[in-house]
Amino acid sequence: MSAQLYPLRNGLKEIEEKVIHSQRLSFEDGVTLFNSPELLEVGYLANIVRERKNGNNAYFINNRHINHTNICINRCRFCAFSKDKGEEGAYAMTIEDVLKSAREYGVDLTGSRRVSEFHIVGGLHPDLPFQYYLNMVGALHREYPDVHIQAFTAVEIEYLSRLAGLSIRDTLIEFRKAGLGSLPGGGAEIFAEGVRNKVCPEKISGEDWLNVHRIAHQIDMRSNATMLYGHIETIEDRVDHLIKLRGLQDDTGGFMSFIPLAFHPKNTELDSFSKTTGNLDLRVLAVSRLMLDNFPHIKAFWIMIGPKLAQISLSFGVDDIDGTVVEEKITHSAGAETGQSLSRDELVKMIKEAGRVPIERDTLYNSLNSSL
Ligand code: V47
Ligand code: SF4
Repeated sequence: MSAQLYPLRNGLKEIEEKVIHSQRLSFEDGVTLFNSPELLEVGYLANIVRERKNGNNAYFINNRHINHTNICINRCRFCAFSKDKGEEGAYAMTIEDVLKSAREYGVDLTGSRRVSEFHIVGGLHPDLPFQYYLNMVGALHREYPDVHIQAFTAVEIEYLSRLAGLSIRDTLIEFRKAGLGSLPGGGAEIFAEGVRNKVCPEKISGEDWLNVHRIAHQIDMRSNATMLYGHIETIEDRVDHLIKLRGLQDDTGGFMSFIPLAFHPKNTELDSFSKTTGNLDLRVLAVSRLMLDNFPHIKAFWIMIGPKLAQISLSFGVDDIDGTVVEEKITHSAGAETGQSLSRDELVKMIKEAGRVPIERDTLYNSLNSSL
């Protein structure tokens, strides 16, 4: 096949052959793509896969993030959101606070449309009982039976299972009975042990993170995956992370989307680091699209990379720009300069202007309205 548009340079020709013939890329290919000076060529290759998998569609969701507590016993070095109990600014919402917050934002900024997802993550609180989490999910589910609840990272699930004295499987089943729909992708950070021990020594291992998702998939619960980049990780660590996710997806097929998270250093223990660059943000998205050949979707979280770059990323492998969000605390504690919310109309405009077809989706990527 000779569908070549660019005269590809610097070792990318062989990768192009593989991409065109839908062959799996190797660890070395991943490293080559990260090292290539030709960002546009890497983007062009990612776009081939993006359009093969998702055509011209670009997804977004009308959602609401809720962070029920910032009190966390882990205190990861890259996290500006977490606090110790009793520290100034530490909070834990009651179930009523969570419901109030959901009620306030149960409609989008145009006032017309309910959110289709609550995205709930928080710290590992030292004293809140297991029942608090079950009650929170249950109360939201009773009040909003049609809204998908995507809640608790694998790190939280593992912690809550110990709190409850239940296996991971039984913990997930209990939450599903209460109304949990799927798991978000947070907490993955970087799987490589050396880096993980330095940036989040208290966190469960990469293997344990993958195991929670494996068990979720085994009981038919879908989930997402993330990777925190732009701190002390090497290119090899990133490629290793992607290949580990690809391996689990080969086994289970339970991941929906992959979301690279750009490290924001402000107010963290790693605040001497610079913010990520546009080149790196686009490259991580594009290489992820190329390496994760078995993931249906690659999502750019506009909150982290800004709406302008998120729009451009729609030509660099990305087919999803997440959502309305409404209020975001984790990245904004760490110096994010983006707004906290985009309206549905703004998301639609961004996508159309990029020459893509906007599809409002629910959490599981069912189309809610394809005629925007
Ligand atoms: O687990 C913490 C990361 C994650 C910082 O599943 C930071 O659809 C950047 O996982 N700079 C939570 N990142 C957010 C998350 C997420 C976001 C959007 C969509 C989905 C999804 C998941 O944020 C944490 C951690 O990896 N994080 N601190 C920081 N300073
Ligand atoms: Fe706690 Fe999550 Fe922040 Fe780590 S990233 S300190 S686990 S809230």
